[in-house]
Amino acid sequence: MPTNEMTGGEALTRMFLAFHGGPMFGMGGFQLLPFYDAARRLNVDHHLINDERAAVFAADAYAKVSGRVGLADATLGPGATNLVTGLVEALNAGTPMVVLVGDSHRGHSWKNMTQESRQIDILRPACKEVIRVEQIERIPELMRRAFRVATSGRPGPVVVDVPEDICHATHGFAPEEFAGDPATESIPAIRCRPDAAATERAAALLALATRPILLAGGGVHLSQAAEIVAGFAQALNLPVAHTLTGKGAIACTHPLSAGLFGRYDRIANDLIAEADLVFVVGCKLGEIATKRFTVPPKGARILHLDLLPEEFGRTTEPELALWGDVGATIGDLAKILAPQQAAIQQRQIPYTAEVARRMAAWKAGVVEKYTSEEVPISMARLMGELNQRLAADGILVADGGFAAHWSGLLFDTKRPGRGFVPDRGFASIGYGLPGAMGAALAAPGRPVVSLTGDGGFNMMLGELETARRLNLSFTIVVVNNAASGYVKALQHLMYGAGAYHASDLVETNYAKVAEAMGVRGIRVERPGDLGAALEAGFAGEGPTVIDLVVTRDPAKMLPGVDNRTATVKKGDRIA
Ligand SMILES: Cc1ncc(C[n+]2csc(CCOP(=O)(O)OP(=O)(O)O)c2C)c(N)n1
Ligand SMILES: [Mg+2]
Repeated sequence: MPTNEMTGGEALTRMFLAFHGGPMFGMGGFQLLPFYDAARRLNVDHHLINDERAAVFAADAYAKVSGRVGLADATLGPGATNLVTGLVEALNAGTPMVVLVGDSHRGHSWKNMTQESRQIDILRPACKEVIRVEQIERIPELMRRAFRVATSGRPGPVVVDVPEDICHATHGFAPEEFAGDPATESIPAIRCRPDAAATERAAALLALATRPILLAGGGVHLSQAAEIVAGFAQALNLPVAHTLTGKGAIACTHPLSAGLFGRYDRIANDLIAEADLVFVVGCKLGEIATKRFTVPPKGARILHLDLLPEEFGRTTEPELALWGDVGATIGDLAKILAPQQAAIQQRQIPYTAEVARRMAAWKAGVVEKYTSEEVPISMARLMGELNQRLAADGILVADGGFAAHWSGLLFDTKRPGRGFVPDRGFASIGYGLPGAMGAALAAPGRPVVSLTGDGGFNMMLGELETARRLNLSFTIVVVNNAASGYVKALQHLMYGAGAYHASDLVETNYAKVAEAMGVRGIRVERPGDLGAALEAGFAGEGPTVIDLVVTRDPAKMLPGVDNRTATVKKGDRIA
């Protein structure tokens, strides 16, 4: 068998190509130089990032939008440790990712090699699996393993740790060794189903329920099942509420959408309290979704469908647990219920009409907020403009903190699918800019808007250079409140007016900052100018930064409540 002598770095590159890997960001170091050299020679879509954390955030958003495996790389030591925050986002959100990390030369390790650390121990709890490469000839096999683990079961990030001597060594590989498994290029790689008896019982419960509600989490998108869930809801006239990550399980504009539930809600929490069956689908029922474990209320009848059996009963005990893939299981339920479907749909008309009525009443009550002429500009006005102007195939990326809270509650997706991309796995701030980059790369031609706080934007400013270098087209709205606003609003609530500490930022004009970096910048101070700024961003080539001047009054910052009248209960917080 003829073989090609090549470096370990080139073998790694050829495996990324074998899996038709998408864009990859990283920052080099000596250990991975053979990989960088091969990436150049073989024209890999690989680029320098300014902070490895941003590389993983961009890979995360790319994977969330495309369903394909996100890719990133880092050198040993500080490169590796900079990955941690992004890896945990991907781990908690179930994002498929393969991340290449250089490590020290095994001939010298633990002799105070420069930048050496116990990086495997540091990275291990931040990812689904660490695969350490100890033999150059095993690179193809172990890379196949990395893609398999990243895309199977509950997807997640896999770190491939490559010592310097493996990356720089050479070995004769046969060309046919560089084969990927197409099934593991994207999620879900493989689907599984609950046992048939459980599915039958679930169908019977659904058929009998007269006030059921489906609670959709991010697992719907991990299963690529939004169309299936939306079709199922339609067939049974079953209202759907969603978590921040589950937004888009059904179009927010659909009459069966009950909107966000949990910490912030429109009408969903009341519907859940009144429901005779709560069908939880691909949702971990964590703190924010359950309003610190008070939604659904005690005694609710719960049917829980999830891919991860360890999630059953972790926060809320289900009456029946369905262990399986969302799309496959909902498809099976639809088949079982098909003979009764028309009758159920008919029977449920008054209930769904009531849901639509409540949503219409909620909308009528917030029209003024969506169209507010307030100066400084209200965040609700921004949401009104986005709902009007962002096309149905548009994508809204939301940074941690207020950006996700406001948009989770008030932004409307217009079709099923992942049109809303928050980083709720870890809710780190700083996701907005790299997240926009990843989304733009995943969906060329679709409009991408991102919301970030000024604090989150400050963290990632350097990546404007990356976005410009790659000429990525997106609009990023910097919510300029000259503060770590969420923290300041909480201080206002808990300690009173004026009792703020370490939550103010200095006044900054982010449009000028953008321009100084060669990027289009538009400062918007009046609500009437917002529409034109967004349209300019959508039409523009390359990135656009909109510096949106909002209130500096911490009494007016929280989205769901008027916090001048809100009370903080012991052991809880308004978030
Ligand atoms: C990395 C990280 N550090 C701290 C926090 C806690 N935190 C949540 S929201 C917030 C305020 C962020 O300020 P900014 O990005 O300006 O958003 P704003 O709340 O002002 O809209 C902070 C510090 C976090 N989510 N992530
Ligand atoms: Mg801020």
